[in-house]
Amino acid sequence: MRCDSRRIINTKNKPPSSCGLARVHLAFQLSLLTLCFAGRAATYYVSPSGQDTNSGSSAAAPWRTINRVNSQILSAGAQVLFQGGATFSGTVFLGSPEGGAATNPIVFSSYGSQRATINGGNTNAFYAYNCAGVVISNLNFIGSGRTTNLNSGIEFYNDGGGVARMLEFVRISDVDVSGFGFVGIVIGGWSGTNAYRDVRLTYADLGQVNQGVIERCLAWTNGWIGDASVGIWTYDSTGVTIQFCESHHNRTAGTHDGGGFDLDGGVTKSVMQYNYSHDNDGAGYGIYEYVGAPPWSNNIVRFNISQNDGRKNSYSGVQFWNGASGIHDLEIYNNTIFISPATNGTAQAVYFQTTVSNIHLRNNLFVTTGGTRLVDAANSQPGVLFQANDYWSSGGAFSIKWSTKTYATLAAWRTGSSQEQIGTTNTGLSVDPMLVAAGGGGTAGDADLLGSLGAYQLQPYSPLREAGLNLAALFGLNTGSRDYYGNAVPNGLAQDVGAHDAVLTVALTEPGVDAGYFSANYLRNSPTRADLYYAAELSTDFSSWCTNCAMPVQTNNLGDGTELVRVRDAAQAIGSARKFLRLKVIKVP
Ligand SMILES: [Ca+2]
Repeated sequence: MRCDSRRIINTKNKPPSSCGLARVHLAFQLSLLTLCFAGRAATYYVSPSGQDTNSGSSAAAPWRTINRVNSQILSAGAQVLFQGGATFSGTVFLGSPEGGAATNPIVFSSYGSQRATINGGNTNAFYAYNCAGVVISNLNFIGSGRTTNLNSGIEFYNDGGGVARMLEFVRISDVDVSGFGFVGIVIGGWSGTNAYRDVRLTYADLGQVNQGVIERCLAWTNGWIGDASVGIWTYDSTGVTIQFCESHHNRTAGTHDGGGFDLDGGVTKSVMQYNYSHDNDGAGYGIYEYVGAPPWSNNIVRFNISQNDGRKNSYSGVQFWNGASGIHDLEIYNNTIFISPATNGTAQAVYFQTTVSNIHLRNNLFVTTGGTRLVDAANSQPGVLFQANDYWSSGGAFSIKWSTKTYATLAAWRTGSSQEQIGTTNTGLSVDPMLVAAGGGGTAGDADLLGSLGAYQLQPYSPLREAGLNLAALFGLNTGSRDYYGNAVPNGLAQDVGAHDAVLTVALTEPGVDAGYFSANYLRNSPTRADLYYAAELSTDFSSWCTNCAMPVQTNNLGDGTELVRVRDAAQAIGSARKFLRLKVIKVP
């Protein structure tokens, strides 16, 4: 165990004490190991009226403290039940070799008619180190307050103890977590090879905490037997972030779901970002409100990539379905969705199965092949705004179905739906995004490698570079600190379209003196764009620059997909005076 190597996720405030706790606990466990009959599942009861010398095996002879729980090696299938209505102080600790499995998990819950409360004070209330196969349900977790407790309420952390190890199956449901200064619930690993798969967070109410986090998780090949499984998802939760996860090849044996990621019924104030979903039966990113769910609102889906999701039952890259009180207030921006025809059903990049409201899709890249539909919307969706997205059908027929009509061009859809406009200004593109290798993303298999997914980067001369809207300036959105690949947002002159935010590339090709006039030629391997213009600046000392020296800048669309930019000094060079030229590319706001 290397305590010094842990924690990308909260190095800033995780005290070494919990590492010490891990060591002490493990040492204690190992000393007990020979005394215990491993593998025999049991139910343990904990009550303020109990005694730690009791057997703990019945409500009539309960243990009293969390310390007693921590001193017990819990085998797969064990249940630890705290008396409802009572409060227990300390950190419930679970450490390797403790752990269960999906079919035989270790369960922590309450008994009696109310929930028990675990009071973590100034540290974690629940900490699982290098173990999984755990269910936590029907419990409250409180800390001393977000200004005094610098830890997380429930934390699962896997560093493998120096060995690459994927841990499986975590279920957290019906919990109320509050009073922790870092995060409410965090499930993560030291690296992608030390991560978790098959994680589900449901009915989590996170108060007085920054957020719940599911990150650096890999979920794949789930759902082969049942119906309606999704790789990584949350429902009826608030303040959850799902990030840096890969979810792929999840299946459904029935007609529902089998998707990659999902913000499901009743989710609020939550974010899905920096994820990679691919080759799932269901939607890459599902936006669902199941029948009877509480209101769904105020969520964000950004800087994610989907490749060939919707392999079955006519699912899609991004999908909306409302079966209850509606889907409201969602910002979907800078995602890249690539989708080819499915052999089962009709896939599409974006699919609105039902009417939604106040949903904005901006700066997204939708790429299809083989005539796969770009957008399919039941009803006319007056509560949806598409702005500044690129729709590229890769040589196949362009197809957007909007209510009862089908459109074959972006312009026709714009006219027919009033989408892709800001006021009277047209937005949106239907151009080749010049992705490095669309469809070639493959499987990362390691959360550390998700940033190396070069297939969905924009080539140097992609027309989508600097072609996005400034979402902060125009709409007051906080777009976060980075794109999918870790670049600042905006990177360069402006936000780009899609999950990659890059800079514009202009290459100096011919500096020289032309009839006494200093000149320079620049080549940009992209056609002339009306939204970009150039300003030349002149200096004699490379320090102060004349920005108003009236130097002519001439742009020539060479007609072969390239543009030549020619700058010439306004005055003839005199004698041997040094002169420097530089060229600025400026984007029309
Ligand atoms: Ca940019």
